[in-house]
Amino acid sequence: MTKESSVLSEIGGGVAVVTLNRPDKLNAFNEEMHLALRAVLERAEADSSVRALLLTGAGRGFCAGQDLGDRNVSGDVDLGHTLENFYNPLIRKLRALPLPVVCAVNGVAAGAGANIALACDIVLAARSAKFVQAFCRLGLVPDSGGTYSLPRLVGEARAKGLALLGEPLTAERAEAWGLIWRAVDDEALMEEARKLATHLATQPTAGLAKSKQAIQASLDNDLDAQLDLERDLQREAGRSADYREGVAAFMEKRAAVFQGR
Ligand code: LHQ
Repeated sequence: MTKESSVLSEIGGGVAVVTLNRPDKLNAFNEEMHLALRAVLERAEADSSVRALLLTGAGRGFCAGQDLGDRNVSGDVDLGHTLENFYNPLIRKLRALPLPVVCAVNGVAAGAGANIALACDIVLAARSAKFVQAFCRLGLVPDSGGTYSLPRLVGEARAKGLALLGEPLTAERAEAWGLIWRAVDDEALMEEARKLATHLATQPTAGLAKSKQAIQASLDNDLDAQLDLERDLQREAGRSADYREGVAAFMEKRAAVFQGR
């Protein structure tokens, strides 16, 4: 286990477990935590042994968004600068990582914290966790991709309800609405999340990355463009060692051993 300031990271069994670690602030982000997380994500991406990433939070919260005590709001503040330099690169990185990103929402996910969770590929949440689009309470706009992901995941009516009212959404309702993959009993969350990430780490990583890429692209493509993209990605996937192994394993009635490429 290495300690990278306010973010912990542990690599083993093909999985990088990344833990936001400012529990006394419910893992709210300051610049140091952004830089630490960026370094950890870059290291994980560069490490070919890492084939799945698991993001979670230390203590009783997942992430309370921006650390509201971290900046002087009385002067001329430029929150656009903060988004451009910290939150937007983080969301782009999570979406572009060529491996599955599992998020274990262990407690409250508020403001940018909620939308960072929603930028991950498979979101599990503890039954006691809540999602809060807290921005409206501060006169702010949902950021970190919230205005992109919310209407796509739950539709305009629910996206607007969440964004304009800022009411906490329970994990169970988030699952029922299709905002997240699954709500899990609190005690079982980390075991379930590790099991899922460990399973994903044994799968055809490059193929999963292409599936992630295609599904993300579909939200902005028409059918023709999407069919073309599927053709191109499938052409590449069909040349992979994992495709050959998958077919061989099927024919030989044995479990496949994928290399991730
Ligand atoms: C916090 C925070 C926090 C500091 C709890 N900061 N200390 C991007 C670009 C640039 C700027 C602006 O924003 C953004 C995006 C954003 O993320 S804006 C949205 C920012 N986040 C929020 O508005 C959420 C603020 N927090 C809350 O509403 C509550 O703390 C929630 C609902 C998350 C949890 O409530 P409780 O479970 O009742 O916990 P608590 O309020 O007692 O918090 C525990 C401690 O954590 C407490 O400190 P203390 O010293 O009193 O124990 C809080 O002050 C601290 N904390 N969130 N964002």
